Formats: sequence, C-alpha cells, structure tokens
Amino acid sequence: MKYNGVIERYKKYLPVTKKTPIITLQEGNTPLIYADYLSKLMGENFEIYLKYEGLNPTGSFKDRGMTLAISKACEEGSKAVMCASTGNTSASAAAYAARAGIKCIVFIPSGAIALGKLSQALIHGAQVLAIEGNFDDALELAKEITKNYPITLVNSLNPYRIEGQKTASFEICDCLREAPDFQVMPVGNAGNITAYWKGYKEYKESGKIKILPKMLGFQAKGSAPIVKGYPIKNPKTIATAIRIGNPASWKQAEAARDESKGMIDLVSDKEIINAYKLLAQKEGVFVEPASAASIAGLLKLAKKDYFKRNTQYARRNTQIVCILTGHGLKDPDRAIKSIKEPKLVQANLKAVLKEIGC
Ligand code: AN7
Repeated sequence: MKYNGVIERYKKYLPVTKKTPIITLQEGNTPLIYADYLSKLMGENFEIYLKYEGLNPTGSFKDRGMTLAISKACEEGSKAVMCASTGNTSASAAAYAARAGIKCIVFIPSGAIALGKLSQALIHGAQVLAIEGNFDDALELAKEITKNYPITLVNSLNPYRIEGQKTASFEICDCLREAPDFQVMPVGNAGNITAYWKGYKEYKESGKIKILPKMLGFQAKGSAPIVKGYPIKNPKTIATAIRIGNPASWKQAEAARDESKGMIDLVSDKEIINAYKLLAQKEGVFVEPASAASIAGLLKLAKKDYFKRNTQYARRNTQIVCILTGHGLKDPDRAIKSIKEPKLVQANLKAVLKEIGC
C-alpha cells in the first residue's frame, strides 16, 4: 500500500476523524540507521541507532507535527497560520500552508537563523518578518497576536504539533519491536521531548511495548535554561535551532525527564561541533549543529560511564536511539566554517598530482 504520511499511518492514535482534510507531504517513515562507528566506540553490548529526521520533506522533524497542525487548522476553517521560529518550524509551516492554500506568517529572530531555513520560508511564499530580538521575543509576539486575531498559532504550544510529533516514537518502537533503553535528543523549546515521551507512554498503554526509555535531553551550554533552572535572557550558541532562553514546554520536559528517570544536561558548542564532524565523517550522516547535540550528549555521558551504570537489562544489548532532528544542508555556512575550504589549484595535471600526493 502506498505510504501517505504519519496521519494516515497512525490515525488510531491521533485526534482526527473522517472529516479531517489530510494535508501531507508524506512526512515520517524516516530511517533508523544502525551506527556502526558509534556502537563500536561505545563498547561491547551497545547498539546505537540514529533516527534521521533530516530526511523529512522539509528536512526536519517539524513536518510530523505540522501535517496535523495544518490539517486541523483547515478542518476548523482557518485561513492563516503563524509561528515564531529558529528556522525549521517556519520552513515546515510555510511548506504545509502552501500545500493547503492558506496564508503563513512567520517571525524569525533577525540574523539568527540558518540560510537553508530562511530560503525555504521565503520560497514557499510565507510572509517572513525578521524581528529585532531573539526567538523568545518573537514567540511572545506570535502568542499575543494569535490570541486576538483569527490566525492559528502553529508553534508547539498548539497541541496538534505534539500529537503529530509523537509518531516518531511509534516508528522507533515499530522498528525495534520494543522501546529503546535510552533516547538521546536536543532540547530547545522542549516540544519534541514532550511529544516523544507522550508517544512512548501511549504505546506502552496500548500494549505495543513493555518498557519505557530513559529520556536524555541536551541543551547548548549558552542556552540551557532547564539545566540552569532559570530563563536565559540572551541565549547563545552556534546551534541556532536551539538558541532558546525560555522554552514553552519547560514543565513537560521536566516531567519527561523525571518520569523516565532520565536527565536534561548541557553540551558546549565545541562538543557540538566535534560530534557534528564525527557524524559526518565516521557515519556518513550530515546533520545540522543542533542535531549533533544528541551525539555530543551521548559521548559526554559515555565518558562518565553513565550508560554502563544505568543499564537494567543485562540479558540483551543496550539500545540507544539518538534523534537527529534536522538535515545538515539546512546550515551549509556552518559546515564550511568548520572545515578548511577547498584549496585552489592550477588546472594542470602536475599541480593536481602533487597536491594529492601521487
Ligand atoms: C533541528 O524551528 O524551535 O525542543 O522554531 O530545529 O522541540 O524545540 C526548532 C527546534 C532540535 C529543538 N533540533 O526541538 C523552531 C525550533 C532542531 C530544531 C530542535 C529544533 P524542540
């Protein structure tokens, strides 16, 4: 049967009816890639998997929630949607709104979103306003406006976003035939950790899985309000997607952490860049910097023997799933800045052979 996106596949678990118009780009069904290099690096008895969400239609996990948010907005007769975004939400909202034939307005922090994401919001025809402030300022504006005007907010405060995004945990469980022991992921506005945890709990209640994973979330060091315990006024990090100082789903993220006996910790920009290069060069998987926070977190905890100390099921290998939330091509500038630029060589055989050491 033809695959037709996460709503059709998981409608049993989603707030849709026969009357809901399904606006889809066939999002979801992303690969769960076995990480050879990382699994070996972690040592015997560990299986590391990469949930490559960068392969969604607009290049990030946001499409899972956006298909449902836009479908429900259409069902309710909305003619316009709005979001504040560090980039990926705006790219996704713009694409799904275009497909639905409704207006999309996005607020982005001026000068602080990656080039690929900006190009997406623009080419899909959204009205893009660069706000002279950070993401948190932009979100406050979007909340205020959508409270008073007939425009639907499609940030993850919109509960349909969370509902759609929880389908990623269903896919992981369907693939492994059980939940993993640990799930590692970046945390920004904290909608995604909320969604995954909701998904795992629902799958357990429905008898599809027997265990629940420990949820391990990672914020960037200069933007780590949940780790620090207070909002950050001027969040900083090269991982622009997660440069968020006052997450909307703060409480729900803490609940996911506490109920699962996991943790929310931080990683430095340096650790993020090292993990970003390692993933690209050892696993062949190109992600944007925010997504590399998952791998930076995995390595940070591994160094402290966290996984060995917290593994409960000695009978089988310990399975760890790392969520890779966005594609590397979203932020090509960062890739080029992280590596030496190509060397200029004359167009003659001798010069080229000398350069490549032949
Ligand atoms: C690649 O697009 O907040 O913790 O406005 O783009 O659910 O916020 C993006 C967030 C991780 C964090 N990885 O997820 C936005 C936005 C990538 C992201 C996150 C984002 P949440």
